[in-house]
Amino acid sequence: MYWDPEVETLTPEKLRDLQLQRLQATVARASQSPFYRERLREAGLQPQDIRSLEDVRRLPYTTKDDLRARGPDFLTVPTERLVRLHASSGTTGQATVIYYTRADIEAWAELVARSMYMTGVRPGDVFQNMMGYGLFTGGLGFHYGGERLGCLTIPAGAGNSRRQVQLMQQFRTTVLHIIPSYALYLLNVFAEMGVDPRDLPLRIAFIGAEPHTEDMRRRIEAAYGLKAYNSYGLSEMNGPGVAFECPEQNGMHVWEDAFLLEVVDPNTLEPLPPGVVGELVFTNLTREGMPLIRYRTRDLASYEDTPCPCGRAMRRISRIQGRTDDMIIIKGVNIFPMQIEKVLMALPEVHTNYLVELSRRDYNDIMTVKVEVKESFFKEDLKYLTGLKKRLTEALKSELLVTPVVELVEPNTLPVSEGKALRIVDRRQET
Ligand code: DLL
Repeated sequence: MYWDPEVETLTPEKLRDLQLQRLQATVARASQSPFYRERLREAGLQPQDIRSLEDVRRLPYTTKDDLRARGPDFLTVPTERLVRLHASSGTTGQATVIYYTRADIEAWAELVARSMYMTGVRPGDVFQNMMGYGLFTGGLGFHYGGERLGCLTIPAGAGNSRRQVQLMQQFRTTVLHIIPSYALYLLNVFAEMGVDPRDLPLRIAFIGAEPHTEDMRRRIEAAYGLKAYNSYGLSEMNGPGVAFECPEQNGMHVWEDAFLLEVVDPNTLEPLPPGVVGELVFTNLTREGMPLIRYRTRDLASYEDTPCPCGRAMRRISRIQGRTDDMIIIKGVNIFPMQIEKVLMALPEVHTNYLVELSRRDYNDIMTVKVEVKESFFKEDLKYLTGLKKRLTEALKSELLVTPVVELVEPNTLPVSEGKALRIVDRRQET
């Protein structure tokens, strides 16, 4: 029932003792990085000032902007000790890069194996990993976890829908890792191929990397004939394997031996009690190469500290309710509106206004970018406009890693708002 019984069955008191010990070690370690050395000095703090878990509140926060601006300054080891990097959202200029030592990769694989084991996956299971392999953490993170647990792991990667179905048939897949919106989309492909997923030996799916509702989960479970478990993580905290549902399917246990959780009011930054939605803030407790202190995730959720029938003392967080910033997630890919703006404004043909509409057709996310084109260019012939549309699509795809539908419109035809510009209209919940 437990992958790591010693840790998973700790009492709340013992868990807190372990957290304090690891928090103290983390702060001491982080203070060796140029970034935190500077921050701790500014705050007038020394690692030995952390005497209780509550003292975490004396430490400074870390944001995505800090990571973007100061990336390598977070490292506590020389490059020779690093064995991998991952990056989230955006191409080179904008991306947040996370570096891992060998020990970090191993600790991460352990957490993912523990998460999978918790839901009932065992050696002998055939695990089809349908997440992108590459800079995104979803693919490799679960790949190493699946192998560590002892599953026959199929590195299927994202996309290639018909092939995914064939792999499931050929290798008798029992466990899936899949983006929830893609799981629903794939049902169309099953139907086209005349295959009923309920006839396959599938029994468990991990769904995560993007927001989804309880209703979506139930639909996936019914259509595939399996149990689907919510899985939460973010690159800044390794990737997947930060919080995970147990068989109770009632909130996600945060692996608190590895991550110190705080839920704060995003405006006042005051700590919030159980059941109240606020911003999740995490501090790494076991990371070697790049420990982060009080990382503000911008994700909104609440926590529960009542005992869980599964016996784990680790607190549970609710589904992610939204974000405090304007990041959107399409097909599991994180996108910031600024990235779209940057691409559009680099083209002389583009007028001042644009609008991004998100919709869903046959469970497939569609991003439509409506762009106003300057009068002088709009007069050009059709060939020119078709070429412009193609260039825009290519440029957006290369920045966002998602292919949008581009629509060129005449200048001053898109709605102009009086206050903060409304650039994104999300209609995905309406369909
Ligand atoms: O999405 C890591 C991951 C991979 C998690 C595979 C689960 C499965 P990033 O690309 O850095 O990392 O994106 C992190 O995605 O801050 C949330 O906003 C969102 N997110 C991740 N999991 C969930 C979830 C991976 N279960 C960002 N529900 C996070 C809602 C999620 N949102």
